[in-house]
Amino acid sequence: MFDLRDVARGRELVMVSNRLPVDRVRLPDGSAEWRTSPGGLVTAVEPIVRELGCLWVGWAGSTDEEIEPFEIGSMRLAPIPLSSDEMASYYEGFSNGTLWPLYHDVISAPVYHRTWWDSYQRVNRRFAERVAEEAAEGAIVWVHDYQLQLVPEMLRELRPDVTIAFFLHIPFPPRSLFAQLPWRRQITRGLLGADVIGFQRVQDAVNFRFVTERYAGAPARGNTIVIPEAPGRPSRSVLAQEFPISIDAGGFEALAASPEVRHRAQEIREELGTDRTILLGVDRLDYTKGIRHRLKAFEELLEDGEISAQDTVLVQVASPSREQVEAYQRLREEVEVTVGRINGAHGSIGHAPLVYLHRGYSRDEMAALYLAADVAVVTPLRDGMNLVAKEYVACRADEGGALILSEFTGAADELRDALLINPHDIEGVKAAMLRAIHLPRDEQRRRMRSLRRAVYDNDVAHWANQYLGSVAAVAENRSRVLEQ
Ligand code: ADQ
Repeated sequence: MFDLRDVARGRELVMVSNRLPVDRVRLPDGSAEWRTSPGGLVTAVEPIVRELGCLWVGWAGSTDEEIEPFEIGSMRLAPIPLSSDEMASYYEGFSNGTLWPLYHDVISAPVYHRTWWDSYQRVNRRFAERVAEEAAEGAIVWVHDYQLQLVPEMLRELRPDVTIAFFLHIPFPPRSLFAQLPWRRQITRGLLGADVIGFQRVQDAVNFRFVTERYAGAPARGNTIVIPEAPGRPSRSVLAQEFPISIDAGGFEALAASPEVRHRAQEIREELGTDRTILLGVDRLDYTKGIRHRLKAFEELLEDGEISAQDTVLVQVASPSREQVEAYQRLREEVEVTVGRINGAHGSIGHAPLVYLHRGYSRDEMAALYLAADVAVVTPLRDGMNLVAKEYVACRADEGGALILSEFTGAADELRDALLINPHDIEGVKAAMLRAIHLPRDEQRRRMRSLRRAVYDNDVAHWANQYLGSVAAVAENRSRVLEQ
């Protein structure tokens, strides 16, 4: 295990993401306080930041407001202002109405608006300029995700001294889908401003390396993309490779082992009925997560009489997400109607087959849910990684429980001993649910042991070491070249 400080070698770490990893919380006395917030990205990088300290540039969560930089623990936070118009066009529009569906296999149809694209460029430029102003000489700048794909190129123009890393948390689409994007050349060039581009899966990196040749005239040799010489610019290379993200597995295990969480898990089991099998789904309420497919399979099992509300319950935690985007409003309506229909048809007084919770929970409560659940049901139609699957496994030091996992998640590349399913195949999902419910204890144990090994072998520290290790190697090389 090597020390992250060795990786940074005294260079400042600058994190750049659409959203700062904090929420403003109103206290009872009317004052406000900033607290770190939950979510995929923060969960993943928090241990790294805690260790190294950093400057974090991002939006603070409220529109039409200028907020002064502030500090929390070892983080210095530099808020980027966004207007409500930009929220609608850059964030809800281009990021979540164009890129998100395009990059997730067009599960929902992407919408292409030129005004959204204009706004995306403008906001990306604002981020790049702010980083250029704030970053220390020779800093390592780590840009996150699809909302900021133009930042690497823009920043390189402004600050050639910094090393730029980009990490895409969501899938990179096959070239036949990426080809739809009217601004495919600009996005490709934007990303290629980075020195290192990290992807979740091998296939994402392969997809990207295909498009760079076509749209930026930059061919790949293995993992390395070579950007040809241009007037006034020497040729340079970009590493584009998979670095599958992970979780603080030990942290989750310790949390799940705490007396409070164990007590809470027992309480949840008692409230739901100790003789019932508990199935658990945890997702942002997003159409990529396959929640409708999961509910359909569950409903059919009830209809077929394979399970009943007396013996089985599905707890679906769906945290509110992107509520201003139309596709998300439609999904919420559909899910809530379905939940009502299932409970109406198959519930009895005291026994609802479905418990639907539309809200966010603390990490303790999540760990208690993981511990209480006999089966975790993870059914995305497409997902960059899916941390919920890894969190469930990390919490199960008892080697109990079963994981149903969609083949279309990045996590499925690593968690080979899950019960792998194709969420489009409803019969297959039903069969996996029944199998998981009746999985013999020794098979449960064997599978969970192997899953836990996979999660621990590549936990967040390992991921950070691999990724930042590659970035630091590039930074060292660059310093050497600049000194010559
Ligand atoms: P997400 O799409 O948000 O992340 P996921 O990887 O499952 O998906 O991460 C969700 C995180 O939020 C988990 O840590 C989970 O515990 C937490 N969470 C979910 N619902 C919650 C609730 N109701 N209350 C509290 N916490 C909740 C994106 C990509 C993923 C990728 C991650 C990280 O879409 O594919 O795995 O980034 O790169």
